[in-house]
Amino acid sequence: MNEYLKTVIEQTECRNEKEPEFLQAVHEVLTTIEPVVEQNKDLYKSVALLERMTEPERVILFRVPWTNDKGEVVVNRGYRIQFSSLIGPYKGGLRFHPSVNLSIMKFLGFEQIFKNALTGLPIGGAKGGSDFDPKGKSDNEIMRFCQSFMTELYRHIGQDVDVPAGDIGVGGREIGYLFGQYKRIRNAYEGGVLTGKDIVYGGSLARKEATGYGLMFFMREMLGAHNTCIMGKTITISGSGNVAIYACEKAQAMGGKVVAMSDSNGCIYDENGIDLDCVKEIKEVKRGRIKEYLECHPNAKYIEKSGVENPVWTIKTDIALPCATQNELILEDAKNLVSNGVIAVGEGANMPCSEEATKYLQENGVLVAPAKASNAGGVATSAIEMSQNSMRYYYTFEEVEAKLDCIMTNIFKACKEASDEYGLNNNYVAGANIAAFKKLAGAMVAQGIV
Ligand code: NDP
Ligand code: 2IT
Repeated sequence: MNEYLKTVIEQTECRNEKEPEFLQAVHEVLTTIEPVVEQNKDLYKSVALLERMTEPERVILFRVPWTNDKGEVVVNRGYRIQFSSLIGPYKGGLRFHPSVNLSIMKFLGFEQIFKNALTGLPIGGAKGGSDFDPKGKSDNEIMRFCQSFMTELYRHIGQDVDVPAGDIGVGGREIGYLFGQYKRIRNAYEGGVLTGKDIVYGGSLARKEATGYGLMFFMREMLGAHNTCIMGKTITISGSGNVAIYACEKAQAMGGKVVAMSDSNGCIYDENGIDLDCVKEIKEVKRGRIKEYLECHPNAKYIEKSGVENPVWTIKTDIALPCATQNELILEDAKNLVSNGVIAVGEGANMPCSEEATKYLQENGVLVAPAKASNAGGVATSAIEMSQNSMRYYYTFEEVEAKLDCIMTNIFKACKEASDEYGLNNNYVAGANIAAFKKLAGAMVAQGIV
């Protein structure tokens, strides 16, 4: 391996040794951009380009005290990683989940820089969140938590500074409470400070659908480049949250047959095809568990999660769409999918496949759509929401969807061109990293040592 690259990987491992997810994300990027680094090693080394790209511009960590319905005071930890403002204001979601820690926040912030660069829109990279667990909390508890979280976060964000949005555990309800508190503190209507807002107070049509729809536009392009399509294919999806639900909706509209979805407890298998209205009712309205699907569809099967295998990846499928969380598809799962004849895996979640799983899939001829590219439709539509807020004018659903389709098509083109240029044999994971890195490296050199 290139000496400079090797040194930077070693230094990063040394400086962040307790951050496995962050190291995993950095390792994947640095090892795949080697041909570009090799061509420019003296320049990059002289400006410490890779050292700067892997070090966040700013890490904010704060206390979030709030009172639960029993009157007890609870203290959570809040984070905002402002990773890179190279090509626009810091931009990226907020995750509320008990697993949230510095490593997970930094991996997500790092990935966001590359994803946002691929969209072609002026947005930097960030991520934030808290180890707060929204499950089982009342609406009032969620509101009080969001208000306390924003009471610290507000001083670090702004529509030209840093623009958070949703992620796991943060959807329209949470964005509403966060926006209300921000507006109250600032005494100004700065609509572009958060994205994923409800339509009535400044959100964009199609933002809710954007990540899942975008994933399917990317899959359509990728399959098309290999002379196949979504129509008639069997599809399994992990998760049953925002990304999974709208990936399912578009997959069905494109003629695919979705037979499985999941949550962290287990997965449902419906050989007749998933009834998405039923899933929406359980997840978006009742905030229940996926198992409840059997109450309406007693002939469907429920497989409880146990052991290392993820049950959703044991089901025979043509296309697998991991849309839940990081490292939810590991080597054992990849082996199950390959032995069942999978042709493509599309990452809706961030870093859902472990590095070993990705390698195994690619070595066995499976097309892998990498998260930074294939789930970029969410943040791209967030950027379209920001531009509508600046214009004080709204696009129709069809206008936003057409822009999203065009962005996803262009992202696939960029991944394919990079893969072809460097002779990477349809390795779109490497293609996405290279296409994004080239843009970022150019901007970094142009802006000097900052
Ligand atoms: P949601 O909170 O709406 O849904 C998350 C889903 O994933 C739920 O079904 C949840 O199950 C499941 N899940 C979460 N954590 C775990 C876990 N540790 N193990 C197993 N299942 C889990 O989140 P989103 O749909 O918004 O996000 C899903 C993924 O997509 C994340 O990786 C996120 O970073 C990524 N993403 C999201 C975007 C967006 O716009 N929302 C944009 C781009 C990427 P349960 O209810 O049981 O916890
Ligand atoms: O991971 C992601 O890209 C998101 N959670 C969406 C971020 C955003 O700013 O819309």
